[in-house]
Amino acid sequence: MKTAVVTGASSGFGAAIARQLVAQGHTVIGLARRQDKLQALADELGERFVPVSVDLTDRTAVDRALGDILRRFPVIDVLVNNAGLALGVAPAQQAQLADWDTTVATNISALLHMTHALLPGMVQRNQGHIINLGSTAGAYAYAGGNVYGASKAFVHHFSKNLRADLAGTAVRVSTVAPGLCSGTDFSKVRLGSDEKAAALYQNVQALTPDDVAGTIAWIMNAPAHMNVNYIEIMPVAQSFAGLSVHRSA
Ligand code: 8X3
Repeated sequence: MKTAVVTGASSGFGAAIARQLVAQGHTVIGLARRQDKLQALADELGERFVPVSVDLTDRTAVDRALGDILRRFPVIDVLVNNAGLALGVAPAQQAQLADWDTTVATNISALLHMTHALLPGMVQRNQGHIINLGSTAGAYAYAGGNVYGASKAFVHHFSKNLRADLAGTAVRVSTVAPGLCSGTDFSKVRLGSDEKAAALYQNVQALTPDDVAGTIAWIMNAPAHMNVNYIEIMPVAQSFAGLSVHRSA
C-alpha cells in the first residue's frame, strides 16, 4: 500500500481521488485550504485520510506543513498535484491581472513547490510517482482560455521535462488531462456563478470526478515498469470545434 499526498483534496477531483485511494487501502495526506471540508472528509474516510489545512500559495505555510508531513510520513510514494483553478473566461485584453497572478500561483508555482519538496526523496529511494492534473485546455486553445490554458500547457511540458531528468531512475511522472467535468466547483469558479455553471452542464453527460479519480488510481496502480506519460480524457459529448476564421464585413 502507498502513501499519497493529494493537493486540492477538500472537494471535486481531490476528494474523489482521496475516496478511491483510501478505499483501495492506500493512505492519503490531503492538502487544501478549507479546514471544514477536509475535516468532513476525514470523518468520512477514517484514519487513512490525513487532513492538512494549508494555503498552497503561501510558501512559508507549505514548507511548515511539508516539514510536519515528512516527520510523520518520511516515505511519500505518490504526489498528486491536483489543485488548480480558472478564473473567468474574459478575453486577455479584458482579464484582471490579479486573476492571472492567482492562476499562475496555484496552477504553476504551488505545483512546482510541492514537486521540488518531494521529488528528491523519491529519487533518493528510487521509487515514487508524480501525477499532475493537466487539462484539455492545455492542449487546445480556446477563446477565454488565455492564462488558464497556458498554465496547463506548462504542466504538460513540465511533466515531460521531469521524465527527461528522471531517465535512469524508477520515479514515474504522469499527466492526466481531463475535458469537461461536472460535480466540482471548477466551473462555478471559472464562470463566476452557480447559474452559469448549471447552464454549461445542461443536457450534457460530462465527466465525473470519479472518472478522473479512477484514471489516476489506474495510472498509480499500473506495474512499476509502466509509465503513463500523458492521458487525455473527454466526455463523449465533447469534441473539437475546429479552427475559427474571422471574416471582415
Ligand atoms: C477544463 C476543461 O473542457 O472545461 O480543464 O475547458 S474544459
